[in-house]
Amino acid sequence: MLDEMTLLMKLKEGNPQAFRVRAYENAAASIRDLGRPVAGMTEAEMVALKGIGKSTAAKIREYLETGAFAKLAELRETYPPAFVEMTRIPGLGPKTLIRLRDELDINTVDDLRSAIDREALRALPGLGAKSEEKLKLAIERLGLHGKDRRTPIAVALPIAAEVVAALEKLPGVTAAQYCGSLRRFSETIGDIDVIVAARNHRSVGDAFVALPLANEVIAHGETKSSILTRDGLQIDLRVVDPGVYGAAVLYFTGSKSHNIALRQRALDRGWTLNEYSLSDIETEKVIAARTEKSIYSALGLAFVPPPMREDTGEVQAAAGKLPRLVTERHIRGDLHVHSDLSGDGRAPLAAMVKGAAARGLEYLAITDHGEDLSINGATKSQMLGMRRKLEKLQERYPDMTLLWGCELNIGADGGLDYDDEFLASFDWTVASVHSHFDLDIAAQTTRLIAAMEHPSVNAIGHISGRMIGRRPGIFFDQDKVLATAAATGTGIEINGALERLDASSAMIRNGAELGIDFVINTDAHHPDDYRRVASGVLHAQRAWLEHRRVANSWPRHRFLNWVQRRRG
Ligand code: DGT
Ligand code: CA
Ligand code: CA
Ligand code: ZN
Repeated sequence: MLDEMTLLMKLKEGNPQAFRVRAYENAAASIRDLGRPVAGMTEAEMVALKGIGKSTAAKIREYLETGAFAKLAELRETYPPAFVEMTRIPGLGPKTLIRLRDELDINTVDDLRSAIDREALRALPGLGAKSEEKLKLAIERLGLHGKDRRTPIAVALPIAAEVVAALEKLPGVTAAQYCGSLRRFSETIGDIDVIVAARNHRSVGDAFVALPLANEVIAHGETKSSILTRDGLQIDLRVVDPGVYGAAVLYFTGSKSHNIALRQRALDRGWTLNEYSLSDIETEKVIAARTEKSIYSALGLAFVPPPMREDTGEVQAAAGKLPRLVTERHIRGDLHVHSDLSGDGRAPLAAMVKGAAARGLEYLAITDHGEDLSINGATKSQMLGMRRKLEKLQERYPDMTLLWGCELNIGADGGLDYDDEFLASFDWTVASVHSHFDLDIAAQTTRLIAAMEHPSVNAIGHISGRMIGRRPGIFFDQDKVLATAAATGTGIEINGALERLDASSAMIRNGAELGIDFVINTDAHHPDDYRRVASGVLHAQRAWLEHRRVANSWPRHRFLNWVQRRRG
């Protein structure tokens, strides 16, 4: 709710930095970091928290008591979801959006598209043919236009998790699971598909369409229902008998082409496979239906992890040997972690180290931003202070090796922060692109290669810099970059932040074939972010990545040898 208020306030104030915007932003951050529910707190207790003032506390109470609050309802009226969606388009600030609405009656992405097509934007001062072209490109890249619009996984996953948690609690429900592209861990999601096992189909459907996030009910039947959220995201529900749950989950997880490949295998055996069962065509006897595993097994296949179900050879592989995929339990270290020495860090060093120890990590690199990140980087002397703190902490955590690291900034020409001598003194570094997203392909390629060739760079962080659904990231020559990674022994990060999931799964799969080493990192800015390792792993599984290719799955001594070899 506070996140939504922040966004709507930006529109109202016409300025993302306005005081009221910051107030909601800070309050949201404060609650997010609290680590316990705010629900039981009094207004006075809330005000005592950093970032929450009297008026915000009153609004939170109002929301907790009534399930709504007036100010939000009012702003939602003024800025409906179709209008708010335009804030996702890079280059369209709140001021411009309001002008477009007031002067050209542009209220939706579709309005904007047609205004661009009739060259209407260039009539406004400050906008020209060039901005029209840029905006048009951005709209296409974001897939915001028409019925092909897709939702980034970072938005869809928490919503799906909330729906599943609500349905699981209902009486009579024995299992619930989101399926479809989300379970396969696609980067963007067309709609969310939820399967529930229960005998009382009707009452589950009734509860589903009554969920607070159901803004519109588009279907409500005995076993099938569909709702739309306020943002226009569709959620489909199917309620099935517990005895056929596996068949339903398998079918609705897809992908469609994976299903077709499975069905073909069934037909070869005189069987048929659909959302109800695997059964014999002649006798109609059910062979398997209750669990996915029993169906795969009857077909002579190993269980195929959902991220692999894209019909790129996995059915054939499951008939013989599946790759030894990396799983969460393989991960022993995290090599991209920020403390509040980074301006965007949200927890002090001690809390970050403690959080990592609580997860049983064997090694941990603290990688605050290097000095070149203009608003955010640490000076040499701050970095040296960090080293001393880490040495102290190391005594308290004998079972976890603490590495003094840095997230370096790859400059436009591939240059890095600090001087070579200082760079060589770190225990570990990741180097990432944080600026100059508009250079051409050749320049971006040169830049990445230069960073990889630097002897003090251990790995490249979030290599494209993309933000899924918001920013495409840099374009570079993947073959050349992968060849350099292989030749130099530079690791490539798999960033577990759902907005990033960077490198792309295609790049990971190609890189693994070249024998490149990967590191699955969380890029944590708060101890809660350590959970992102699960997302990094699922994304890696989409690329069929084996754990032996993941450097931070290796035992400590082997990992540290690898780091040392690189740093000379
Ligand atoms: P999305 O929603 O566009 O991101 O992608 P999916 O994969 O979630 O697709 P969706 O929601 O249309 O359908 C969910 C699953 O249901 C899909 O992955 C496979 C299954 N399915 C849907 N239509 C068909 C079909 O015509 N044949 C087969 N074999 N399976 C289908
Ligand atoms: Ca779907
Ligand atoms: Ca669907
Ligand atoms: Zn970072």
